[in-house]
Amino acid sequence: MSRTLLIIKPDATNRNLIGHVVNRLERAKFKVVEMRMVRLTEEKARKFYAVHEGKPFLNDLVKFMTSGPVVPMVLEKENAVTDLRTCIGATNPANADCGTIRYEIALDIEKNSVHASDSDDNAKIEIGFFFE
Ligand code: 3AN
Repeated sequence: MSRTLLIIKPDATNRNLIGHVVNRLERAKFKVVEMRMVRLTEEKARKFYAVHEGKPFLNDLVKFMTSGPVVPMVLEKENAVTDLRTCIGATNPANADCGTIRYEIALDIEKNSVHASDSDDNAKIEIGFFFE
């Protein structure tokens, strides 16, 4: 078993899709082992996306991620990181495979409804960012 972090982003919490996303994840055999609802401060959002420092979309991304509540959760499954990336689909929903969460509910490349860790190392770091 391994663990990864998923965040339901403000575009999805605003559209009342928290339950929908959790249901999709549970049906895909992920176990929710931690979950909370938080409002990110600008400082925390910048720290979370530090890897994107200097990118042209960072300011808008931080504005979006602090625009409403987000729901980070720790998910457990075999091959959790890669399976979750498969489940959520490509960053840009226009390129997301049919049947993925982003294909179904994401609005655009910024308001793409969910975040998922992209490696086991980042999963550890990102889980530590929201949970002890
Ligand atoms: P992913 O979330 O699929 O791992 P990353 O880590 O490359 O994608 O990007 C983090 C977030 O930054 C994305 N979820 C998206 O909201 C935003 N983002 C990435 N690339 C762009 C872009 N070209 N324009 C606007 N927003 C972007």
